[in-house]
Amino acid sequence: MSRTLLIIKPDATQRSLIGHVVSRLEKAGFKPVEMRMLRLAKEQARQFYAVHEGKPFLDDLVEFMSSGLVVPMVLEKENAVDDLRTLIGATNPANAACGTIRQEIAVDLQRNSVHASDSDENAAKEIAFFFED
Ligand code: FUP
Repeated sequence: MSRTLLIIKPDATQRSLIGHVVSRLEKAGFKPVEMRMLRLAKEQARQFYAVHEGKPFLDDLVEFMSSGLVVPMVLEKENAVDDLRTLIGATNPANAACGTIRQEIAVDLQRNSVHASDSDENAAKEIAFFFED
């Protein structure tokens, strides 16, 4: 078993899609083992996306991620990081494969409904960011 972090982003919580996303995750074999619901302060959103410091889209991304409620959760599954990235699909929903979560519910490149860790190392860091122990 391995662990990864998923965040349901403000565009999806706003459209009442929390249950839908969790249902899709569970049907795909992911087990939620920790979950929270919160609104990020701008400084927290900027810290979470620190890897994108200097990128032209960062200010808008921070604005969006702090614009409403988010639902971060820790998911357990074999091969969790790679399998979750496959399930959510490409960052830009226009390029997301058929049947992926982003292809189904994302609005556009920024409002792409979900975040998922992209490596085991980042999963550990991102889990620690939201869940102290
Ligand atoms: P991902 O790992 O799929 O979440 O994608 P990235 O880490 O590359 O980007 C993080 C977030 O920044 C994306 F979810 C959407 C946003 N983004 C933009 O708004 N514009 C861009 O040009 C690239 C990314």
